[in-house]
Amino acid sequence: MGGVKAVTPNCDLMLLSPTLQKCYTYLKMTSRSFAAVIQSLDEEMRHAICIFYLVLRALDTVEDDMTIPVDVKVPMLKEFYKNLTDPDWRFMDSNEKDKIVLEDFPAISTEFRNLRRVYQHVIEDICKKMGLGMTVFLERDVDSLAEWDEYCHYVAGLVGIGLSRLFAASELEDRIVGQDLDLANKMGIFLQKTNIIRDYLEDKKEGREFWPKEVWSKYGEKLSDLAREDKREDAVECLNELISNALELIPDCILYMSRLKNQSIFNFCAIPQVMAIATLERCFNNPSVFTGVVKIRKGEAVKMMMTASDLEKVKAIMYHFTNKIEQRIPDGPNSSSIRSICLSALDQCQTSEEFITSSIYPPLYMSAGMMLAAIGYQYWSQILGFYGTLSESSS
Ligand code: D61
Ligand code: MG
Repeated sequence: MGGVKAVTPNCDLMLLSPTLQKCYTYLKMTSRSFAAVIQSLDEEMRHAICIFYLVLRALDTVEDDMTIPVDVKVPMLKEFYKNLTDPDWRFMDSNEKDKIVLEDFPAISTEFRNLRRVYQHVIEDICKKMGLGMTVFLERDVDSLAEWDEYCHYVAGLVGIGLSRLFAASELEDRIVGQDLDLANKMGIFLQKTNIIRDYLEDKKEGREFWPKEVWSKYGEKLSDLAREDKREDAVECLNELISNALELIPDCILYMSRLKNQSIFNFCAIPQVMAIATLERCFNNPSVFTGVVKIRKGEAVKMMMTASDLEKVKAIMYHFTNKIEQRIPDGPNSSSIRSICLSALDQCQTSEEFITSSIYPPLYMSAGMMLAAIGYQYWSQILGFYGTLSESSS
């Protein structure tokens, strides 16, 4: 898979129907991380995946809305897929930030019905399964690690499965991509576990708990205890254990990406993955997860978006950040298990490529420095030239 192809949206929105234009506007309004990579997909996939995103974002906006009572929310989630074939259905009582995709759902369902039947079938099927899965954990906590995998399957693994079936149905990717759904599931779970680990404090503030009890109960009486100053050391050990659990998925994610042939689909799948491993590295052994929001540096994110265009480069990025984690494993009861997970991930990321993080700032300083040197040289050569002539004249 060759050549660096920057991720630039390549669709002129003005050429689209008014409802499709609205859909791309809603995509940009509701997704910081997926809008650009979706808009840079090849034509055949772009609209289908844009609509797939908006339909599931609408469903998730119902799930996330803590002001909707459970007895109203459960049937809404279970029946949500039926709204795709009801031109008038909309929901005006959400208080969520992304409520526009519910209030103007008719625009989204119109474009859904304009898609090829095979794409409609996949989107409807995933929407039905995700709605049902979300109701399971409305009334049940995430206790075991198996239940953590189950929840992340419902809200993200199913996205990976749906996307892989769309890729195969478009024939831009081989059928194996749409058949080996265990790998597709793990691609989604890796992204969701990263989000859940990073968003501990944000979720706690909204009364949401997604960390598995099987792990946090080893470090505190209640999950919220981990935010207490006096529990910081235990909290960071719990954090490191969850991150190592997510790192176990790297070998299968690499295998999934190794099968992709279409450049725009590769970029679309690889960029969220490398952003996730960089985020896990920032969170690893980092007490700030319990006091604020941990983010990767803009410069680094841009560099990864520009670099993650073939498998060897993606392996190099995965290797770079997993290696940084392995180097920072603190001594403790989990250190050997965390180390062995890192080493097996590093094993799958072996490549001749190398990824060097230097945020864009050093080059900036460099160029500023060089600029100054050039001006300095200019200035001094003028001075010396002048003295030279003096000396010459004096000579
Ligand atoms: C390749 C393989 C698997 C992939 C993939 C590419 C791209 C995306 C995903 C899997 C799913 C990523 C999920 C991680 C982000 N988590 C969320 O957005 C949570 O909501 C999950 C339920 C709605 C899923 C929405 C979605 C996201 C990305 C898509 C997509 C659908 C459809 C197509 C393409 C990309 C999270 O929501 C955060 C929020 O509310 O802002 C939550 O509520 O837990
Ligand atoms: Mg949600």
